[in-house]
Amino acid sequence: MTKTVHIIDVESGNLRSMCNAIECLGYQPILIKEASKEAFAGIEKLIFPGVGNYGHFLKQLQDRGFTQLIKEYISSGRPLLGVCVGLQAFFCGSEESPNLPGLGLVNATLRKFDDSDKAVPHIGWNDAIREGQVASGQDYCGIKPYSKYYFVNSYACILDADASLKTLDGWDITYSQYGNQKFVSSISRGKVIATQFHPEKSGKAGLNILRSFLEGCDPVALTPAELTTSPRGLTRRVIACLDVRSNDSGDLVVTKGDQYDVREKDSNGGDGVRNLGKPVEMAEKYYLDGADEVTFLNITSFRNCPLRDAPMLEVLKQTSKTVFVPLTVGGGIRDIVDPDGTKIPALDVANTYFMSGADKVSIGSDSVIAAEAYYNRGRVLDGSSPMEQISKAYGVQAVVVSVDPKRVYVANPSDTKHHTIKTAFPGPEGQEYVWYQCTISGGRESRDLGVYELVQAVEAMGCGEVLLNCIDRDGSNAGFDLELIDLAKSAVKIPVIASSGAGKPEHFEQVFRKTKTDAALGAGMFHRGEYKVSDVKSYLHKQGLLVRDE
Ligand code: 1PR
Repeated sequence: MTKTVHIIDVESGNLRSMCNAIECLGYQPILIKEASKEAFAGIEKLIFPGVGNYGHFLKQLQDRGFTQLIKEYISSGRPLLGVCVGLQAFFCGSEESPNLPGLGLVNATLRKFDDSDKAVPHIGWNDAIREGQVASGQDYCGIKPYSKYYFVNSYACILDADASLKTLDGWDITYSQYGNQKFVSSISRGKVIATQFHPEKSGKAGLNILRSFLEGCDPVALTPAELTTSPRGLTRRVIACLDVRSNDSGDLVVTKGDQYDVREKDSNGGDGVRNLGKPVEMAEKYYLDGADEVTFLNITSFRNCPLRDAPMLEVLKQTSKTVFVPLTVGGGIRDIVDPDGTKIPALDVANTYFMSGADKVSIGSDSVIAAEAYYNRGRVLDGSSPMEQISKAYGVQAVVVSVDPKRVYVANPSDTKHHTIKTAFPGPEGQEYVWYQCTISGGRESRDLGVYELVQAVEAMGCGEVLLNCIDRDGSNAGFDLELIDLAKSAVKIPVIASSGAGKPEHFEQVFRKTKTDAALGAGMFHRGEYKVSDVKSYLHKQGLLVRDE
């Protein structure tokens, strides 16, 4: 008989990833949308996942009648696993939503990370440290001392300098370090455990925690390899990106352009779309090879196609069954009108992608249009942009903005109204200044907006991370545009992903050492088989940079 596990579903985020991870471990997930004493009476194991805004999540629990039933379930001593905002709900409250009390099971409150020394949200792979665990020689609810887990949070139970690192209000804890702050990364008591990170998105290490929970959390002896000391802290994130489009025969393929031109220029006169492989297979290959995240960009999204038939939905559904690291999807995240005239708001488009397995959506063209409108209104937010709408419902961590800029040279900063920098690579006529012009529709149309202004506007609108491409460097194998990355990092506090130009592992080291980038993305060098993701990570490791190694 199939073993079952119940999952609370208050429709506040993507539960497909959690369901896929549970199924991959041989259990059947059952979603509970209605709170009733009868339904709760029969539950043997309960997962309590939450994403997005703390107040929104707590209000959903309250309005749907879950709050008291969850407390009673916990008092009954049955197993429960809380995840992310599911963990945060255990606390008394959060700075994020000051007027909404939490479940009050842990007498402490959540605060926002200090962004003076680091990017916020905290996004990426970090430790969950249990004091004394190494000496005990055992895992702790499946958590291993030097494994890395995927976090995405702006708020946390931040530990003061004199706080215990072992217990909090009667709960055992693990803690993690982000910049100069320590925070609670998991709590446990009896058969209840809750993690700030996402086990379902933490690769093999995360599946191990889910397995341990499903099988009763019995401690397991650590192997010598698991006891081998490795450095603590947030790792350097390496992302594999797949540009996807239909080729001339209508098949969905991974392609890759040079300065965004994806057509072959072969000596026989062929000009077909460059076909580098199948999206689902390639994503799985990169996951197995150690990619910390996988990004899909539908690069012909400006074409009209009924949302329900969008081929990327099936790609996501299939990929999320076997790829247990975060998946981002971009292309066409905007208000759309289906060919039959049905209007679909950007929020519903995003929701369709989340339900298909995406963890984040990436907005390109529409972010530029929305930023222009924001400045035309005198920097006033009116709630109409996809960034505002999606972040309100799903949290800022679910909203990426993908930027497609190109260099524009000027002799003097006063020659343009845009924010310029002095460049070490002067223009064709010796111009020493440059501004980065935003484009839309995959570089086809240039706009009167610079990257510096764009990223500030989208940060204000609720974007949680910037995917910073560069048309001049795309497909060049010449390395990232470090000046562009410095510019974007100087403008915002949210994380920035460096993209375009990676041609060898040394380029990743260069961008991590010379800029403050939060992650780096490669495409062509992986697709063409010149290097594997693992080549990049082992090179970074050899150079003394911290990477996740499983
Ligand atoms: O405008 O919201 O519909 O989104 C469209 C998305 O598709 C945007 O994110 C845009 O960046 C992307 N896109 C559109 N056209 C192209 C193209 O190449 N013709 N690709 C395109 C963007 C850039 C990166 C690439 C890096 C690394 N490609 O995705 O992976 O440059 O490449 P490299 O490592 O090989 O140098 P919307």
